[in-house]
Amino acid sequence: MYKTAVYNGAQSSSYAQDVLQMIKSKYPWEKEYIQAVEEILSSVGLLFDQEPLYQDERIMERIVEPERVLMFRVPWRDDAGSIQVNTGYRIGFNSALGPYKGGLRFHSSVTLSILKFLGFEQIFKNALTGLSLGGGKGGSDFNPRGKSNVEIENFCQSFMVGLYKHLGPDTDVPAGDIGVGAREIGYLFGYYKRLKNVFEGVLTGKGLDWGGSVIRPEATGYGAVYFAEEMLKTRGEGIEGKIAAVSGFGNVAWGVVKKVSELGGKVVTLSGPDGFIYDKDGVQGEKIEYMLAMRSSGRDRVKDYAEKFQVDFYPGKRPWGIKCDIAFPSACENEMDADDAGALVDNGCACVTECANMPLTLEAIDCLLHNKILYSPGKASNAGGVACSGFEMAQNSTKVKWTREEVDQRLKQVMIEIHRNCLEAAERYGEPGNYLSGANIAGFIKVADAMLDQGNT
Ligand code: 2IT
Repeated sequence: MYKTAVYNGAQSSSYAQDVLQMIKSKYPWEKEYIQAVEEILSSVGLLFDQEPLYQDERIMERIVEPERVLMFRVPWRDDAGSIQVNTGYRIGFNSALGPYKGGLRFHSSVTLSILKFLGFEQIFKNALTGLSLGGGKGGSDFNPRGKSNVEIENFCQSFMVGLYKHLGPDTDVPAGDIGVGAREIGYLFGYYKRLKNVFEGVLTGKGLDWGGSVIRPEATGYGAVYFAEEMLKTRGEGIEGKIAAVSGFGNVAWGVVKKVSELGGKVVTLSGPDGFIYDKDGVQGEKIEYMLAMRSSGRDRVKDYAEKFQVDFYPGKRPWGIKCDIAFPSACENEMDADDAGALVDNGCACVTECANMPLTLEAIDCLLHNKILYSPGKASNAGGVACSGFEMAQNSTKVKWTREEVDQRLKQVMIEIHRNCLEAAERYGEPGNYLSGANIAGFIKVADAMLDQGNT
């Protein structure tokens, strides 16, 4: 993957170096996972010199090894009557703070390395929410694109057969991620209920009438915009009147667009695997409804948007060359490289808020920090999604439903707290204003201290 000179935490600690080396020689083929470990170690390395217990108790060696990894065959029958076989995974990465919690990703790119990277990030993201959530992730190399409803249902049912014994509201609670939305959660939940003979809150992102929480679909995007607003406030600014570039066309992008337009900003780009659109009048009103309709039917191409609303379409390109004040990368990992970040800086962009999981390469982050741009890592700014999942779990276990206002208020409060914790940790450990270091350190300390409290587990 990549090397960078900006963070020297890992270099400053020989313990961090040793652990990184151990992971590299043990799992040399897990590039994405090594990337995620390297990123955390680069920030938390400096803690090890100050707190020898972390090293004495082998906290890092324990954290980088998942508590459990489940891999299972998922055979399903396609519409032509043939049997197809995919691989299912569920990683229970860390339960120091609560039951395993994290999404399921159905995408052809899914490998154990990708899921370990996502699961590892999830541990610290969930810790930052302040809720009682451990870290997990799962999914399959199944590609939902072009599959019929019946095929999706067959696949989800077979997937749940492989997984249900290992789930439970106090053990492991999956949710959606790329390729897993309301429809898939419905099929998964229905089959879990049938296999276990119990109706319980074992998945989040459920339908509103059967245990879901209001705002869950919007929560990741809303949370990211609340976070961006907190960052802007530190420079006496706000979202109002700002031009925003957004990538992606799914749930997360939709939530961002809704909240930015509600707060008086203007989103001018959206993107899909086919390219990006530039809408100088802003994505608002009926265009947001259109996004919702596309999202529900599982379509992620933006060319149709360009044709319907007569705006510019740039095939095969990413939106980061467009002039904007704030960028919200909301599509997938490594979608913004150093050249993209450089273009944003040159165009006067003041703030980049990660909404997807690790959408920036380390060189892109390096470029933003070097240029003093406000930058937040996904594990802080996209934590609103899993925080709202935590609220869904709380509502399920108490059998009480919260109102929209209540959920939104709590979500906003969680994001404000995460922002404050990141800034405080960054300041305390000598990197003021560095949200990446702040998020890594604040999340790590919570998990590591809980592990110390709980002994050798
Ligand atoms: O990356 C993420 O935080 C998610 N896919 C949501 C996880 C969750 O359990 O709601």
